[in-house]
Amino acid sequence: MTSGTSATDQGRLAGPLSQSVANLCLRLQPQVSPRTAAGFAEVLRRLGGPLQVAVAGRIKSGKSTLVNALIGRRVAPTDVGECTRLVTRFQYGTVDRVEVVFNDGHKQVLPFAADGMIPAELGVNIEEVSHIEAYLTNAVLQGMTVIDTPGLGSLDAASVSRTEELLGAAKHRKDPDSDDPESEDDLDDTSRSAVAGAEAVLYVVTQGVRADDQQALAAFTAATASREAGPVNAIAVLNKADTIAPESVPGSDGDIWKAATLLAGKQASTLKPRVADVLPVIGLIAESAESGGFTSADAEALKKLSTMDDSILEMMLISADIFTTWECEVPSGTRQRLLEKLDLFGISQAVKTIRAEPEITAGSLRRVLLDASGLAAVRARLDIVFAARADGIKAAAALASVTALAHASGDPGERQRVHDAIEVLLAKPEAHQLRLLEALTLVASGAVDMPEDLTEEVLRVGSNADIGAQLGKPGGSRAELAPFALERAGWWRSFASFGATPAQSRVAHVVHRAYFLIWQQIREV
Ligand SMILES: Nc1nc2c(ncn2[C@@H]2O[C@H](COP(=O)(O)OP(=O)(O)OP(=O)(O)O)[C@@H](O)[C@H]2O)c(=O)[nH]1
Ligand SMILES: [Mg+2]
Repeated sequence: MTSGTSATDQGRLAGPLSQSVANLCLRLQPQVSPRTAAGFAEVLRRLGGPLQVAVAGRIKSGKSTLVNALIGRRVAPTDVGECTRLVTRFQYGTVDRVEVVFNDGHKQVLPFAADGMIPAELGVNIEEVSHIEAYLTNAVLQGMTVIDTPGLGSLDAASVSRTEELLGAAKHRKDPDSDDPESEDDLDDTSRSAVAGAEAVLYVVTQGVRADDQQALAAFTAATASREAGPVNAIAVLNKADTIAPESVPGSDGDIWKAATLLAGKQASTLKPRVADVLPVIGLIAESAESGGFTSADAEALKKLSTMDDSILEMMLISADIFTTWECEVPSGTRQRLLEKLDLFGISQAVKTIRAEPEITAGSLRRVLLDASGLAAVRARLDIVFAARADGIKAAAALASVTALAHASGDPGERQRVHDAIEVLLAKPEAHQLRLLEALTLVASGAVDMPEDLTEEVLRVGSNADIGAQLGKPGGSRAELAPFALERAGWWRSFASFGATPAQSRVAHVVHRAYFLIWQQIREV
């Protein structure tokens, strides 16, 4: 996963805008009160870390399962246990380690459970627990910090504020290998909540999206970020696609995946403008295939099942009950295990695959299952957010925090200094991507209607970190790209002036300038 074009010369910062915001913080630090300065230090630490992605959704929608699939390791407890009621932050570390962070700030290292997971029961008074920090060596976490959250279904005012508190209290982002006492900050609550919050959100919905899902998502957004989550930094998945009854979805022709895609499209219009679209996924299969949960013993058992009489197997696969209780050669306990890892749809997909290719290896079967889970599309979408937008998203979050900190200081002089510095920053060329993200939000959410080809072009320019990809000519030479960028800049300028509605025109001006800046950049070098 890349993290911006110039990540290497900017250390771990996501890109040039994050660099400018970091410089701003460093420059202002000596000029503000110690409290604000401590807040800036926290902002700097966040800017230097990977994008913070919260996985949010209703109770039992499969959030933790998806977290495991994304990390590639079964580490978050699913189903039961008190951990499902806590916020858990999964971040990169050089050694695997889990800590319980208490409300008063002290921490306690937790041993992993025998199966390598975070223990479902913590053995401490959960009322006193702020959240859990898990440091893992998994490479995916170098590109993003994943935050597993408690289900939203029960979100009343009290638990909203608890969620806020939990995420806000996530101040202990200290490098696990550093003994630097300076990184133990002493932020007060105001500062802490100003700098807390997810920078991107992965919404998990299931077939039964209810009217209050929208509300729940809004509550989550309010609780976790001072900014609205929009199609630029929010991704939605329709999870448990395998449990959809295709006959309940007109036009699906009895095909589960087609039904899921149709349903996901419908949900996208319900969830607009918060998300651009909804991707169907089968988190359970993704988790089993991606985390080593699916073993060669499982493949063997499936092979045995696939030799059974078709009509009997078909009947067994009608329900979990019949599947586990029917008399057959494969022990009932093994079947139970298969159910837990793949559920009925996954089992029937595996059997189909084996029947078509009886000699298939466990490894290949695992890959077929992974393909069937839809996880690759989710990863691809996350990559777009991270590679192309992390700089803008992180910088916007940091600027919002800096502004909030200055406001909270109560010192008008300080507020003015910060305000002026931000004004200067916003006039710089690298700040244009904030406007581009806004334009992208308007177009992707449907708030500004554009002809389809232009919509695609806006998305392309705003969703790629690489200039060739932005211009739709990946790998193109500068000699080829520069005149093209200039030509498109000119086209969008005339579109802005002639033939566009006022709303389109505002977007067009932003796109024009984006092309112009691209042209300047490749012309200069
Ligand atoms: N069939 C099927 N079951 C799934 C899928 N994803 C998750 N599950 C099951 O749904 C149940 C709940 O999954 P979790 O991952 O614990 O859900 P959660 O949203 O984290 O739950 P809470 O944290 O308690 O809100 C588990 O039994 C999972 O195995 C899926 O794609 N298909
Ligand atoms: Mg959970």
